Parts: sequence; C-alpha cells; structure tokens
Amino acid sequence: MTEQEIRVAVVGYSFMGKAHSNAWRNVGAFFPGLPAVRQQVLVGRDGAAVKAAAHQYGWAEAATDWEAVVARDDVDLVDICTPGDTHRDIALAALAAGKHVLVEKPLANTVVEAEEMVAAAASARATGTRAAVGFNYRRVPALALARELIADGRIGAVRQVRAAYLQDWLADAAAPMTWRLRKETAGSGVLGDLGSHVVDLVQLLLDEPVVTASGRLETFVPTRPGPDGAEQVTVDDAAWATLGTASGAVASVEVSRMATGRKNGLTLEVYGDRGALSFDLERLNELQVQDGLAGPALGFQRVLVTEPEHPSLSAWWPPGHVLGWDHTFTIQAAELLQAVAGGADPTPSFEDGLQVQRALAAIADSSERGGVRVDVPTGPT
Ligand code: SOE
Repeated sequence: MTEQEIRVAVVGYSFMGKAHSNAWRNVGAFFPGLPAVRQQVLVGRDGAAVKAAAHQYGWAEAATDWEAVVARDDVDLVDICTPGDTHRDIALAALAAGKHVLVEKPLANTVVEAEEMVAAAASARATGTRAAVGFNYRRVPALALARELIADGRIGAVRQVRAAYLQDWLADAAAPMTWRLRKETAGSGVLGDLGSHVVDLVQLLLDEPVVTASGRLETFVPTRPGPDGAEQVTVDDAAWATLGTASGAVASVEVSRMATGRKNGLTLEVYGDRGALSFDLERLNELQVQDGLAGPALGFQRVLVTEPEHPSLSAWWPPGHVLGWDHTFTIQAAELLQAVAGGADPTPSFEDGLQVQRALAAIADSSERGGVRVDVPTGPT
C-alpha cells in the first residue's frame, strides 16, 4: 500500500452498511487530496448475503468473522454499521488492533458501554488512532451553515429549539418484530435511533451540552409478530423530551416511528433573541433564515444552500445542483479521512457520542420517574 491509501472494512451490509459503502466508493471522486480508499472487505453474518452485497457495493472481498477482519494487517479503518449491542466489542477490538474506527450512531446501547469506548478511544488517540461517531445529519450543508450562523451571532442568543424526527414504518401494528424493537439488541427504541440524531444536532447547533432532561416514552404496540409468534416489544415507539442546555436554552423534542404519513421527517427550529432558523430534511438544500442583522421586518428568507462557499458544497456541483441524503455519508467519510491524514481528532468524537448517550439515558430515567427533571452529567467520565 502507499502512504496515501486507507484500506477500509465495513461491518454490516444492510441499510447503513449500504449507505456507508456508497460513501467509501464515491468519496475519492469528489474530495481529491485525501488518502485513497480501498474497499477492502465487507463483513456480515450471512456468508451468501454478504458476498452478494460486497459484489454489489464494490468491495474486494466479503467475510463473516469480524474478529479476524479487525486483526488483519491489510485493514486500516473499521466502520461499524451493526446493531448497537455489538458496537462496543467491535470498536474496542479494532482500536486495540490499531485501526481507526467509525461507529454508526448511536455510539452504544448504554452509558457504561459508551464510557468504555471513550476510554479506549482516548488510549488509541495517543498512538494516532482516530475514532468518530456517524451522526450523518451534521453533514447536511444547510445544518452546517445553521451552526455557522448561530456561532456568528446572526440569531443572537438562542432561547428555544423545536425539534421533531418522525417516521411511520411502525405505525401498522402488524409490522413484524425486528432487532430495533428488542432492548437487548437496540438498547432503546426510537429514543436511541432518531432521538440520538436530534440530541446531537441540538448540542452541535448550540455548541453546548444538554444538562437537564425530562422525558416521556410510550410503547403504543406492546407485541409484534415475531419468528415464533407474538413477541414482546421491549423498547419505546415514541418519545418526548424537554431539554435544558448549559446556557439556559430550552429544546422541545419529539421522536416517533409511529407518526402515520411521516417517512423521514426531521425538522428543526432555532429561535434566538434577534433571529431564527428553520430546517426541514424534506427540503434539505434549504435553510429558512430570520437574519438578526437584517432586521425582523423581513421575516424568514429562504437560503438555497448550494453555493460553493457553503459548507462542503465546493466539492460537489455548480450552484443550484442539489444534494441528497446519501451525500451526507460521503461528506462524513471525507471529514474522517481528512482527520486521519492530518493527524487531527475527527468529530463527532466518542466523547460527543457519550454526551448524547447521557442525555438519552436521562430522558429514559425521567420517563420512568413520571417525567421529573433530571440532571445530565457532563465532562470526563
Ligand atoms: C431508521 O429509523 C433509520 O434508518 C435510522 O436508523 C437512521 O439513523 C436515519 O437516518 C434513518 O432512519
């Protein structure tokens, strides 16, 4: 291998494995100057299925034993796209073997696992090994622009956030059981799956941690058809939370996989004392801006976020040639490669992932205690 080559292994080949594979395949075509990616090996439990997926997604090889793969000398980076119950073990093994690691969100199923992963990443950092979490919505250019505008004071001091992430693929009570509905595999339900994205975005946009949470979790459909008959659902179908940040801003959050008619509806509104921002994933190339410097009389203005000076856009197409959901994963891969090549710490870090995990745990804890407001720990473990 040349110095400028990173040999990648992805573990997991279904939805997220496919999204990440597409990113590794395309990143070099759009982000020149980064280390070249070699799609070395795709890993999954079902030998025939992973072989077919590897062929389809452009991987040189397929394998079924992740432990053997993370120990291989011809693998430099391990990208973990498996259910949450395996994140800790694969990440720890990969970091111990000196591999850079990307873990699809949420970082782990529990705070304790996330803390172990933070400790492992901290030791690995000392030898130049990098670790990051895959919160891909950070890479939506309009949301990256929102962060810049907030940091530049364009909406003043943030007071309120309204955030919702709504899907409907579980609205039908006859929809079958999946690993995402079992606590032992997924850790939690929609709270970890979609709530983790929202908490990460709140912390990213406001550039501060969530420090208090009150929550309510609901499981509307308690059993689902499983392989052996009706099976108990052990996680939440929908969740609500009120979050307080370090500066005193308050965020109201609603997440559901039971919101009939909503396919992948992520909306965020941020209100400051001088202006405001509004985002809708179904129109992901746009940001609605009430610019505090322009004066309130103008109201919200639509900014088409496709100009070369907008975040990540210079890598893509001419202005007005819009991006989609899959681009966020390619930008994520590019930023990780850049950190690896530059010897810098990538973001979001495992510490960022832990802080999300702590907020999620506080929401669940609050729900169990009737919705009382609970403190979210911050800082080192
Ligand atoms: C399923 O709800 C899911 O695939 C999430 O796991 C992803 O993180 C989200 O981007 C799309 O929906």
